[in-house]
Amino acid sequence: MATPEHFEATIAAIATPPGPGGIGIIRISGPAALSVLQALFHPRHSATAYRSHHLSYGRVIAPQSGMVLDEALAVYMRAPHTYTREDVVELQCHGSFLVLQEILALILAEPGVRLAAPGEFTKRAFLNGRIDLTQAEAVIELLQAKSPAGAQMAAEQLAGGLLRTVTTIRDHLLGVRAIMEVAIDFPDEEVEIIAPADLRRQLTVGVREPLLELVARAGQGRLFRDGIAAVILGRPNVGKSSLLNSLLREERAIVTAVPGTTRDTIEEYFTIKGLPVRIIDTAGIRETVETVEELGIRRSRQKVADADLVLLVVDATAGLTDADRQLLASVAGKPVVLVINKCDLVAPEAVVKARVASAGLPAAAISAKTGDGIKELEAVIFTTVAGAGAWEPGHASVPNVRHEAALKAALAATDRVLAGLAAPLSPDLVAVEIQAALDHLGEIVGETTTEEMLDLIFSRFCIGK
Ligand SMILES: Nc1nc2c(ncn2[C@@H]2O[C@H](COP(=O)(O)OP(=O)(O)OP(=O)(O)O)[C@@H](O)[C@H]2O)c(=O)[nH]1
Ligand SMILES: [Mg+2]
Repeated sequence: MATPEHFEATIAAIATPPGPGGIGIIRISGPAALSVLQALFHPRHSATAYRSHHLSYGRVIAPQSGMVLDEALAVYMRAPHTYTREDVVELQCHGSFLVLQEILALILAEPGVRLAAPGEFTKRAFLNGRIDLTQAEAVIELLQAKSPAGAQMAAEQLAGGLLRTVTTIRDHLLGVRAIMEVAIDFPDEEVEIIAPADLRRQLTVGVREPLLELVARAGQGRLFRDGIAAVILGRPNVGKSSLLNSLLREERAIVTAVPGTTRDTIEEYFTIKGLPVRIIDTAGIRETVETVEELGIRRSRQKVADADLVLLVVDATAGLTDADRQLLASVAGKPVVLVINKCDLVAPEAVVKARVASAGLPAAAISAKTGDGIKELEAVIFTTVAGAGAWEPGHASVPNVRHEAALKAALAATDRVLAGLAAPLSPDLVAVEIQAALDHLGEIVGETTTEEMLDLIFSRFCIGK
């Protein structure tokens, strides 16, 4: 899998994001890392300079011109106790992107050095066996986490949580395979090594059930990692923009008493108990002859099509009108929460009536104006999308979409093994399916992955990671 190139070239990149910052870091990894540092970096105290894993202070000087480019702190980390398991240098400069680029250009001019591809440092860490593929993916997921829950899941995976879970399942499969191999090698032996029923039980408890649990968790994980898109829909003037502001706890959208205030869609993010929600305010839906409003309404409908959840806002003073019912019918098939707004203006009986009319839909009675009922609405949204079961991220491994596909394939192969043992099929036929299950689990940790799959995974990284 690893081509020699991976190990011959020294790679370098700016590891901090573009734009001015307090400090900016340039990272170098590979056999030439130390010589590059020595060519450019002039330490103040030469006695302790370039000692592995020690920070030293000095100046970065262009080798040709002798021009001082920056004051910096440099750390040289000798292989193998480094991020990539290669020699690594990190140069902490002032955070001027221009200066960083100048220094990077000097580094790239040194022999044997080239610019790192996105994710290449982490890819080397994987290819050099310091981390497995799930941990490499956890690095990206940590960097791109949209919620504290997502970050927690990524940290757990980075610590090897998923790797351990998958390894335990594989060990069970390997145990079963070892037994099957004896049966294949000594077909005429009368001695029964282990009863087929016991073997099936081992597979069920040690492999099938843990796989099922992981697959189930993947769905929950996706929800908390990626979040949901919830679109606020309703007739003009029912209080959609007011609801957006209430949920965000800020005056984000313009609110007026004039129907048709919102023309374009507005998107913002907030979280409910760790669940990231992208909330979209839309133009009120009605028949109109006005072009701008018409376009806004068309956009509203498009947002509904892409959303995971619809918050259908109705006005408690009007009850559930025919127009509301039409809107409801137009979103059939989508999860809907009915939001009965302006409850501060009506008697409690009217609210009860509107709730009854919602006929089984999850509903919340609120006042976007006073903030009453917003907490209840959040709870209703949460249970509608995440289910009633309490979810605690960080306590268990949560597979991503790629893992989920491999887990499902491993599960299907395991089911064929179980069926084969029950039939019973000949041991060598069963062994083929055991191998298939093992290979699918190997894909998860990166033992049986193709180069294309790796490219796809690491292309999601940014440069310098
Ligand atoms: N009393 C009361 N008034 C509300 C409530 N929510 C919204 N309003 C008022 O209703 C009017 C319309 O509110 P908006 O939030 O702009 O309604 P909208 O659905 O976004 O309207 P369009 O963008 O025009 O479709 C404003 O005058 C709000 O102050 C509420 O809970 N109680
Ligand atoms: Mg509005």
